[in-house]
Amino acid sequence: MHITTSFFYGHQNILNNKGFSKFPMFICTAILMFGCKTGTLERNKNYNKKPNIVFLFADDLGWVDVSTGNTNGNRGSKIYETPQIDKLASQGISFTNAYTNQNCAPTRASLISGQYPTGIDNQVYNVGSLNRQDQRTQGFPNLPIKPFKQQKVISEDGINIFDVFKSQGYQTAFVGKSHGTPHPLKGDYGIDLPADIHHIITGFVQGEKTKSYYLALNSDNVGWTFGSEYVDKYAKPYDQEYIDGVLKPCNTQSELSLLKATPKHLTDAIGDFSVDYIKEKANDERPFFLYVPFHAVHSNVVGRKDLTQKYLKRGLSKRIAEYASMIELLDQNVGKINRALKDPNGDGDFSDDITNNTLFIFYSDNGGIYRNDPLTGIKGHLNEGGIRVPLIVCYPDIIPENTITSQAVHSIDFLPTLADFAGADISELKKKDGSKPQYDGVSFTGILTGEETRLSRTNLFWHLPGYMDERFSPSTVIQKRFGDDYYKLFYFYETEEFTMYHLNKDISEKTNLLKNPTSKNLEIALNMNTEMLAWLKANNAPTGTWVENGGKVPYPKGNGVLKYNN
Ligand SMILES: [Ca+2]
Ligand SMILES: [Ca+2]
Repeated sequence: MHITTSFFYGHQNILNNKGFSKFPMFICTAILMFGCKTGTLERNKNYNKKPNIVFLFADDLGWVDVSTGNTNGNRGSKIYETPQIDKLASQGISFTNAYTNQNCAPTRASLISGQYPTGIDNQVYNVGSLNRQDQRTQGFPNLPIKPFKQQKVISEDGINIFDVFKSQGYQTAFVGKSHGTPHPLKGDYGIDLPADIHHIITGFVQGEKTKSYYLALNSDNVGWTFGSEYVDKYAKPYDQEYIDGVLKPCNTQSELSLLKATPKHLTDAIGDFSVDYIKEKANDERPFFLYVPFHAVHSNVVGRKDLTQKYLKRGLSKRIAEYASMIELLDQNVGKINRALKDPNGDGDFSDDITNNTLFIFYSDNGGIYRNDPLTGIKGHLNEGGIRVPLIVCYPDIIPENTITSQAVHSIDFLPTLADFAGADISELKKKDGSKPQYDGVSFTGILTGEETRLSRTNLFWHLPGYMDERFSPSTVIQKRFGDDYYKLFYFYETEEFTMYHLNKDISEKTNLLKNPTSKNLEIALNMNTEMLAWLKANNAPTGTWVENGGKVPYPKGNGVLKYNN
């Protein structure tokens, strides 16, 4: 399986998945050519200049936490069930090399700003701070580096993804988790409807201040609540009407009667808000951008009762059953929102279908919190397990069905890509002070339409000028594509050591190629080392200071990897 997959990765990056392993290459190529759109977006007769855009963003959903194999090189989960996400994969393009930053805030900040954390309007490197304390770092008694002091939210003065849509007459809405932007949202971020809510719900219940993860509370003051003026109308407990009208069409195999009169799960409420938004805007002349950053499947892991029972009955542990339950609940809401596009007014008649005029995205903000085998690491690590996630994009008649690409993309790339679809020339946009914005990403529109198989951009960077608790120490990472081969070079500031991996052959990052390197590998490492240094300098990337003497922690030497030459 792995050999076949890497063979295809190496030689043909967009394939019709039905032909993935059955046909020789020339037949696959024929399918590819027959199935692809030609011409730019503008030349495509099916392309509406300003499609609606629905961006569904899972929280902490790992690379192998979905049951489709399209997004993970045929490693779909055998435990977790995501039939709706799997269906999306069959209807659009799946990315096997979709990347993020190591955790929530920096990924969301990069997605919205279009900049790496080093970007002038971004500066969000980590959740909370770069002083994250845990087992290794507690109190930072003996650690050598004093971290860079970062920002908690992106600047409102830069151009962000909402500003891009506003510049093209879009209506913009945000429902779900705010991270990397202020919560509650204040300031000018170009968001018309900022329904940013938190999954830790608080309220006074019978006079006591009470906290709940994900489940609505019956507060003394306001009745059933998620603590959000925008979403509270969806906080009523499950009743028969909701079970019959909303949950049954999701084809769930669970016992829905268990839910009757129990508190609403926030994931369902975020889905309900999104469905109503689509219903309201479907006939509007102005297009919409609906950004739905779910809180699921972030800890605390609290599933929905019927689904948790379904997985417990299979003999799974409580922890895994709850996690499976959350994943399937997320999946049901992905399906529910997608279905709302097919029948926005919900009357069972599909003449109001807006699917053909809507770009639909499903993505996650960082790696899974449990296991991500065969990837090493979890959320918080810069190893693949922390930063490689599922990504699917659908747009009927524009994006070929059931296709797979191994082109690496990152959260910084959505701003320029979606700007293409919205018809915005981002080079013309000005920041609030009149200056030109910085864009770190590139558009992958040509990959989506099948017009291109590779981006001309060959490298991606990660930079952590501090501590992600015990999980990761100050470091810079470059990933680079040489032809169809992806290599990854790490630099660790504490020890001034490099490590390098060939991801096509070693997705688990087990074999450090700088241990007794071949001359070819040393050449590759030197090339990446040079680019890493140039990128750090060009972005004036901070590194923190040495605790011992207050001096700036230096960048890696431009030829630092040559010390492994023996
Ligand atoms: Ca996250
Ligand atoms: Ca209808």
